[in-house]
Amino acid sequence: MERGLILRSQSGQYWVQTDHGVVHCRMRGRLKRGRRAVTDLAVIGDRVRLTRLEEEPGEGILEEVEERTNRFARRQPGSRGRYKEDVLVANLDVLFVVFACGSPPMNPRLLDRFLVLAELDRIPVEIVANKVDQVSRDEAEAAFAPYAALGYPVHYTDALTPVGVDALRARMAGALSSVVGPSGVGKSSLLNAVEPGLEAAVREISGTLHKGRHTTRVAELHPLSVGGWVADTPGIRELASFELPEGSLAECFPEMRPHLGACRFADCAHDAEPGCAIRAAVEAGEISEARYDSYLRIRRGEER
Ligand SMILES: Nc1nc2c(ncn2[C@@H]2O[C@H](COP(=O)(O)OP(=O)(O)OP(=O)(O)O)[C@@H](O)[C@H]2O)c(=O)[nH]1
Ligand SMILES: [Mg+2]
Ligand SMILES: [Zn+2]
Repeated sequence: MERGLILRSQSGQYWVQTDHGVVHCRMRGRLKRGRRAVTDLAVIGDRVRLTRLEEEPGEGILEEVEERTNRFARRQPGSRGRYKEDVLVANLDVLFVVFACGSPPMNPRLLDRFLVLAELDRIPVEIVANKVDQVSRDEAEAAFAPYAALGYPVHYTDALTPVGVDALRARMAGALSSVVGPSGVGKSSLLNAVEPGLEAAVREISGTLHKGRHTTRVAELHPLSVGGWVADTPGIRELASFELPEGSLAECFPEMRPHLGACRFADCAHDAEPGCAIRAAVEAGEISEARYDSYLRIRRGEER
């Protein structure tokens, strides 16, 4: 069977890169059986095995999806307090979480949710602070330097001039990566700057008739001439709270890890419990109030 990499997936159809061109595939029926969400069965970044149709070699059937090393899934509020998981991309070497320094305003609560989702699956994550041209260097650093202090690499970029794009391209070289973040922060613009000719859909600001028309609708992996693949993805407005195995949320906050195990109660949720080492670290200024606030909101199931 031929091997391939899923570049694009839409309404049960898959575009798969093989050593001999892109093959347009459908999924073998038995793969779908017993799955609740067929959409999550094969996503971009998945390594697959396929057979080509004899009568039409550009067409094929997905026979197998190889085990994933990781996957980035967005979680949206669903009915009855449940969330709906929507796997966006699999097998990431690095995830770039993109926010704007100017507009739309950087939302630290949402950034923290992106980081937690990446940490949950141990995906190496880096932050891109785009649109540095819209603010002063001091303002940009006020928002993002705390994350660099936590150990997250931060790329300061301007996709249009461009600034900081060479370093981003160097990090993407030879890797399978993805940009994620809210709509309008410049994810597609960044990819066009990294790879001239990529032609990711960029939203036009002028002309009300076309407003929102060029927003990214479908996640898609693009080849890079420096080697590797990068996925552009549609903007994510919110990330619902998520159920986690007991105790694992604090593990997703790197600054909390050194304090774990020092609480009075072994099953401390680091909320209102007496003798909590995490809260003591917040009071001592070792963990920021803002990050602890994000922790509590996610833990308590608040939606933002
Ligand atoms: N000033 C400035 N504007 C930028 C920069 N990057 C992107 N833009 C503009 O921001 C708008 C949105 O850019 P997109 O690249 O479409 O944003 P996106 O994150 O891909 O948005 P979605 O596809 O909707 O998720 C466009 O008008 C871009 O020209 C930047 O670094 N500086
Ligand atoms: Mg886009
Ligand atoms: Zn505690």
